[in-house]
Amino acid sequence: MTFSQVANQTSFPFSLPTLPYDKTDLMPHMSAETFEYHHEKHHQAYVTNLNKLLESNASLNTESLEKIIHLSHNKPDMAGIFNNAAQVWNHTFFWHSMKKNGGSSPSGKLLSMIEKSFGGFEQFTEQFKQAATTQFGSGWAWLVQVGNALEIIKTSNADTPITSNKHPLICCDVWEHAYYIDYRNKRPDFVSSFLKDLVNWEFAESNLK
Ligand code: MN3
Repeated sequence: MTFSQVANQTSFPFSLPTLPYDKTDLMPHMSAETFEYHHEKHHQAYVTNLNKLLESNASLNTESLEKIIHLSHNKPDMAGIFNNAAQVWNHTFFWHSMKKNGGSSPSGKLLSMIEKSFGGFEQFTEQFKQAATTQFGSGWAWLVQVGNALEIIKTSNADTPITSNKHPLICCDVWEHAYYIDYRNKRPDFVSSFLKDLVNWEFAESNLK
């Protein structure tokens, strides 16, 4: 399933999106065991919980995943729906933000936008690491497009830039469950490996508006 199919699927009940690669493909930077927990248990739990909450919400369960996120955002009585729907979306986006033999550096239009927005690719890397390692507690680090410029932002818990005017290009999950099996408590090592070995710059470029 492509990322766009996942984001726009309306087929309630939702199912766990398949990974865009095999769970052994990102080794040794991300282990199969991490995918067995992070994808097959954590991501699955968000899908299962979302489906349970939508069973009794006929006004939302005919909508796409993205529409559900927008309609439940900032509504205290729908916090559970928002949290689970956004986590389903964020995780799928995260899987697509990585690839086998990823990392290296972007090229073309994306590289020139990075250079213009951050002063250079090195500076981008440092700022992304800084954001990802200083997100307190659970959350996400993102490279986003705002008009013709790029920004690095971090969000807490399930929060996602798609509820704002910031258009995501890639994200990195910095919840502990994302790195604890492979990196234990060393979030900075995980973030460095995400940038050096895993990030999928073609996916990022394909998301440019
Ligand atoms: Mn996660």
